[in-house]
Amino acid sequence: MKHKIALAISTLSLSVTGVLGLGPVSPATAGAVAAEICDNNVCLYEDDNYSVLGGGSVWLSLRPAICYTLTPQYNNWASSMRNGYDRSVWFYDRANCVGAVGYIAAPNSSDKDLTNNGFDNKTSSLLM
Ligand SMILES: [Ca+2]
Ligand SMILES: [Ca+2]
Repeated sequence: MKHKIALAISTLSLSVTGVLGLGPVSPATAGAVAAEICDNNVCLYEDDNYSVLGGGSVWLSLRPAICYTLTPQYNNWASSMRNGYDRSVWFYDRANCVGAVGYIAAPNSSDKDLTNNGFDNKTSSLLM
C-alpha cells in the first residue's frame, strides 16, 4: 500500500524544520499554517489558541483508515488543533493508534485548548 502523507512544519524562525512520517513533503511558508491549509488538513499547534508565536505548528495530510504516528519531535506536543476534514479524526495517547481513543475531533472542528479534554500534550498518533 502506498502512503502519501505530506506535511510541513512552520515556525516563525524556520520555514521548514522537519519531516514527519512517509511520503512527499509540502513545505509551508513561515507562519502560514493557517486557514487555507487547515481547511483541508489537520493542523496541530504546540501552544493553545492556534498560536505560532511561541511554539510551532504542523499540518498533516491524513488518509482514511491509515494511522499516522507522530515523530518524536511532535510526540506529546499538540495543545490546540484544527480539523479541516469532513470526517472525524481520532487522537490517541499511544503510537500506532492502539489503546483507547483519547480525543475525537469532530468533522470541520477546531479546539483552541485540549486541556479541558484531558488531552493536552498527549497526542501520539491520529486516525481519520
Ligand atoms: Ca503543547
Ligand atoms: Ca502520548
